[in-house]
Amino acid sequence: MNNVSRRRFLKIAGAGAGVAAAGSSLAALPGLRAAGQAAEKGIREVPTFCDICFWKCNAIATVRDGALWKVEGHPDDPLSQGRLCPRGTGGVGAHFDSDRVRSPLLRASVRGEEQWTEVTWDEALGHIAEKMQKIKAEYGPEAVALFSHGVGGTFLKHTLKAYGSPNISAPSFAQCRGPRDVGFELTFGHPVGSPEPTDIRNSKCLVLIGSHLGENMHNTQVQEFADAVGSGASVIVVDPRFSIAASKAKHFLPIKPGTDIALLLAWMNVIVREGLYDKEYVEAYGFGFEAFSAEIQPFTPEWAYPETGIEPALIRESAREMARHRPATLIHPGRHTTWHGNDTQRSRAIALLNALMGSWGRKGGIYRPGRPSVPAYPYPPYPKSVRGMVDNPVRPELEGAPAPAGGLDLRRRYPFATEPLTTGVRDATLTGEPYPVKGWLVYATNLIKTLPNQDETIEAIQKLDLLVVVDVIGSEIAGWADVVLPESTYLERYDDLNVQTFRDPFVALRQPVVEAPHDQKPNWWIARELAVKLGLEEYYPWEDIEEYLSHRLDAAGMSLATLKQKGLVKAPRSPLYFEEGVVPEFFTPSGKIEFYSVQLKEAGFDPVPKHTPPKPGPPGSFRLLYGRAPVHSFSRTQTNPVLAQAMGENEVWVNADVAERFGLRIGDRVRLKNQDGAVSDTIKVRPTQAVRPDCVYMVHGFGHSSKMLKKAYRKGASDSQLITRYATDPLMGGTGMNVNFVTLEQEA
Ligand SMILES: Nc1nc2c(c(=O)[nH]1)N[C@H]1C(S)=C(S)[C@@H](COP(=O)(O)OP(=O)(O)OC[C@H]3O[C@@H](n4cnc5c(=O)[nH]c(N)nc54)[C@H](O)[C@@H]3O)O[C@H]1N2
Ligand SMILES: Nc1nc2c(c(=O)[nH]1)N[C@H]1C(S)=C(S)[C@@H](COP(=O)(O)OP(=O)(O)OC[C@H]3O[C@@H](n4cnc5c(=O)[nH]c(N)nc54)[C@H](O)[C@@H]3O)O[C@H]1N2
Ligand code: SF4
Ligand SMILES: [Mo]
Repeated sequence: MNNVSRRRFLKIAGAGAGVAAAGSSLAALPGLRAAGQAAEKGIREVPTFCDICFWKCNAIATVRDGALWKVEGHPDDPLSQGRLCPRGTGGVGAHFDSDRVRSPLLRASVRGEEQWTEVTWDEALGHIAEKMQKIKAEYGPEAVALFSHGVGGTFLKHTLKAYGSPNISAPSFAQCRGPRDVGFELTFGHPVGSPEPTDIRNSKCLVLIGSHLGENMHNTQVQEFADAVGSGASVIVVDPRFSIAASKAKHFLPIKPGTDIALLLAWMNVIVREGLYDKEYVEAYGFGFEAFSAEIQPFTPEWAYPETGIEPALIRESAREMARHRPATLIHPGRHTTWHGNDTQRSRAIALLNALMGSWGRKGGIYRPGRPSVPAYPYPPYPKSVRGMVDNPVRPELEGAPAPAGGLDLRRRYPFATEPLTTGVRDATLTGEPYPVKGWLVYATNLIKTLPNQDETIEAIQKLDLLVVVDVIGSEIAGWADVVLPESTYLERYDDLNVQTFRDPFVALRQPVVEAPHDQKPNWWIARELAVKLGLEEYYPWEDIEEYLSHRLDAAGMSLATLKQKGLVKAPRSPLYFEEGVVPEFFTPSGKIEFYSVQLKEAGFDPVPKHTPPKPGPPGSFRLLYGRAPVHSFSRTQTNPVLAQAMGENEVWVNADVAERFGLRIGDRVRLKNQDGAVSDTIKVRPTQAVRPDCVYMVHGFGHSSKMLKKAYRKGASDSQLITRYATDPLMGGTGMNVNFVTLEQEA
């Protein structure tokens, strides 16, 4: 059996485009003021890139009379086209946030009490190093795990690998885009990746299944969506809620939550039955189409109607609409796809619908991004871990079975996981199997709010000998730490380079705009100092990060001086679409687009996606759905003074008829109680026809319970607190979180 991941690696390794040539031909930055003119006014402009979310838009920060003034889009930025989203613009607030942690903190009482002693960096890092050496001596280096999200984690990852642990994971896989990437890789031999290479700007028909663009503010997509709508593209939205995107739609399908696979099967049924698919494309590139057609044959719109609640006529009409515009019909792959535990199969169904439209590799569909080539820093080799990673172990009953020479390891608990599982590390910490985990380093991820079932996270924490949290504010996870290390914000530090795959690939620099206000330090410094204290200095041949960055940039034929001045350097484009006369490669076992997946069948899974009706909740309860607000990111921006002003708390959307039945009016406060008795803080009711009567909806991130977050403490309610149940995707370990139900408890 072929390994999808290994083949992909080969392809990426061969696809790097040289940046050197492009670097030297850069024109002067149109948006930057002439240096002399600006200096006279006490104004300084510094190019950098945004860190309020993972889109990493390039920005220009302005300092006026020594103080941070504003952050705007970088005019030369392919991602933002010079326009940041509201969160990026409000990023200045991160620097001024009064809830920032000001110096390293050592726990002074029992875990979770949030009582601290302020200590020096030397004391804090000395304490951590001593504990880490003790864990290593007793349990081996693999017993320390790192949870990390975003570019800032690079150097801590390096330190941990040098220490000898391979256990590094991020919530971006098992709590976010994992099922999607695996579903697409199983189908096309390539994951979708980030930023999504969705050619929205050229789409004539855009289908959004959940993906709530306009609330989900991933910049490029939102701008291109607006342009596509402006130029008359046809939009189809599937959502239990009338989202912002739905308000732009030609067809809105208010689906019963959790039944999207049924709709996708019915759409494909219509398209195949009526011969509306791209026959040439399917014939040339498809594998197993006959078997696929036979499998989906029973799933007519009439069959799907009672499952989904969508009228057969609307299913047919929207299917035909998609076919009319192909191949410029894009069925958006989504991003946060961990909904119901059958998410890889749903994503595979989305991939297959794109394949029927012939849109993968075609204009207006999903393009092929280019990647600049910048060599990694040549560090000494890391020690090899004997025990391997802890997160996705071989199933006990298959312990003796021979390991495959390469490729997929079907003996594993989640055989199709292509990245490490945060929740797998948590499981290992809880059970001590396959071996004990005794230390967590947590960088820029608020695990209490991010992982489903907070009790499990807290229980795992109680089994640790060491919990270190690197954060900018006193987040919930920081509240549980033994040591809190305060980081400088993205506007106050260098980070590793952003080597960005995109339509127009580029290399970008994050650099300090202003100084950190208190005793906060950048991640590279923290990681390096910790390594030195652990006796791993040989892994840091560079003294400071400018030396590191110069080394990497020189090796790529670029210079730090240029990047400091320009912020980014573009690399040449590679062909975006399949080219006439060139046979495209698909890194699947068959070398084709897999309409029927033999590798899934052999592993005991459905070779073609199947629908299973979602389990209903207790009588009288509503399914809890959640999403994004345009002015906030996850649980990280509620104390940002600029963004908090724009939105200070969340509301719960309740269907207007339901609200009337309960006698609830706009602005009334309720508590949400879930099926396991978890009760939320009070939250304002928003009665609206824009949500189905069988579910309620809220924005994620609010309802903070850490007392260190003075400005956000107990404002609004927390979806995370109510997500006590989750459905794990048997293919890859993603945690479906849309499986909780709540009732509305009125305040007396
Ligand atoms: N402003 C802002 N933008 C962000 C972020 C942020 O924090 N703030 N985070 C970024 C990140 S990392 C991610 S992953 C994305 C997440 O954004 P998306 O990938 O767009 O997230 P989804 O979970 O698909 O979207 C939630 C939508 O799905 C709908 N929904 C819920 N259940 C179902 C269902 O069963 N079927 C269907 N069809 N729809 C359903 C909800 O009503 C809601 O409208 O946003 C990104 N953009
Ligand atoms: N209930 C629920 N759970 C979810 C989701 C949901 O919508 N609802 N969404 C899922 C998705 S799609 C994703 S991608 C994940 C996101 O998961 P996370 O990345 O964990 O998201 P945040 O809640 O923003 O937590 C980030 C933490 O990093 C800190 N931080 C911010 N900037 C910096 C910095 O510069 N340096 C350091 N050291 N720390 C910093 C913040 O203060 C915050 O504590 O959550 C997933 N989990
Ligand atoms: S999308 Fe917004 S928050 Fe995210 S990087 Fe771009 S400007 Fe910053
Ligand atoms: Mo995400």
